[in-house]
Parts: sequence; C-alpha cells; structure tokens
Amino acid sequence: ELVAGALEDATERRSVRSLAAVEAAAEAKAPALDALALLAPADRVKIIAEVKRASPSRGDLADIADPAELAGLYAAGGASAISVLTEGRRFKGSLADLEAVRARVEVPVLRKDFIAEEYQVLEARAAGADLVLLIVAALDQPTLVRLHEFVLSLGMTPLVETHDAVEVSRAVDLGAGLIGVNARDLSTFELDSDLFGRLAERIPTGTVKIAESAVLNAADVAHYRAAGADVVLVGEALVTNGDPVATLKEFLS
Ligand code: IGP
Repeated sequence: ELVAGALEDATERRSVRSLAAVEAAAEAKAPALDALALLAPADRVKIIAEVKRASPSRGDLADIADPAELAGLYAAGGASAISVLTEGRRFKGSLADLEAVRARVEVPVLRKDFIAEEYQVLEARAAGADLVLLIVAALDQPTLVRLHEFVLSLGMTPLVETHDAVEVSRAVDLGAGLIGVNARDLSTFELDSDLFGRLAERIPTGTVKIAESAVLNAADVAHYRAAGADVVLVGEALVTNGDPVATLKEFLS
C-alpha cells in the first residue's frame, strides 16, 4: 500500500543520502515560516493550492513541466500556502518539486506524502518545507505523537489529517494546531464531501480547520466554508484548469 511504498522509497534514498547528511542539510536551512499563524482563521476562507500531477484514484491529472511556475501562479491567485505531493509512485511527485516550489514562492509549503519516520520529516525540512502532513489512519498513536513532536521540534507545523470521528479525537489528543478532514478515504478512494461538515464540530475552537479534497468549483468552497472550514485544500480542480489564477480568484471571491 501507499505507506509501505513511500517507506521503501525513503529507505532507498537513505542509502544514497545518510540520516546525518539530511540532518545537516535541514539544520543549514532558513527557519520554517510560521504556517500556523499564516493559516489562522480569518474573515475569509483561505486556500492551500496543491501541485498534483497524478493520483491513484484519478490517474494522470496534468503534465506539470514546471511546478515552480504553477506554484507562482497559485501565489499570484491568492493561495495562502502551497501543497506539493512528493510521493513518486502513484502521485508522480518528488522532493525536487518541493525544493523548486520553495525557491519560487513566499508562502508556506507543505510536504504532502505518506510520512512514517523521522528521516522523511528531515528530508521535508532540508527541502525547505514549512508544513508536513501526518495522516492519522497511517500511524499508530505513539508514532503519531512522536512524529508530531519531531515536526514541531524542527520549527515546522504538522497538518494532521483525519477521516473519521476516532481519528479526529486522536488528532485533538495530540494538541494539533491544524486538523484536516480528507473527504477521500485513502483505502477505498471514495469521496464524501459532507464528511467535513459532520466532523467539524468535534474540532475544538482555536484549531485551524482544514477541508481537504472534493472541491471542483466555487460552490464547493462555499459549502466547506459554511460548514466551518478556515482553510480549503484544492488539488485536481486547479491543476486541470488552464487558468489557475482565475480559478483561485473565483474560489476566493
Ligand atoms: C487534494 P483534490 O480532490 O482537490 O485533488 O484533493 C488533496 O486533498 C488530496 O490530494 C489529498 C491527499 C492526501 C493526497 C488529501 N490528503 C493524502 C495524498 C495523500
């Protein structure tokens, strides 16, 4: 499955670039941006725009020759942060994509991947990531607690992704500052665009509430906003639309 593949790939990278080397690279990096503050609840909904070439459920989405250029358009369109898929096998992303995006934009950048060990978190920081996705369904609670602490210890912000009420309570127990609800079930790939609305009330006030997936148009953004989303994370609709700046402006209007 997805996590096992991502871990195998990380193990392979580690044989080329040691833990110590990645630690040193992470250490040498300019500090991460304060994504928690930049994504804080506001009068208007905020958008995290995703650089996404492909997905297991949808196959190839877009031929993104220059992820940095796309991220630049996202920022110009008003995105508050950029998500970069770095998983290679099914999403066709890479850490090089993230590094290129980081070099281009001034907003926070999220490493979107199946993170299960510290090495991957260090890689994220070494590539310049400000945020790291932690998927509750993919981690037992002690590992989740450990990785959450580790992300924070590097000055980055964890985005804790959930898909049911039990996972939300596990995220709340962590003291997570950012909690996402993914409308897509990562084991069946089914979408449930009302899931965020059902789970939002379980997320404490003061936590940044993020609705992930299933946004195809401005009405979907409004639907999530009405259900209490502070931030909406959008991938497919932006990469498949020829004019991401116009699309984002519409989503934010
Ligand atoms: C974006 P969409 O439906 O707008 O393309 O979804 C994002 O939510 C989705 O890519 C995602 C994801 C993930 C991908 C959410 N959580 C975890 C991989 C791993």
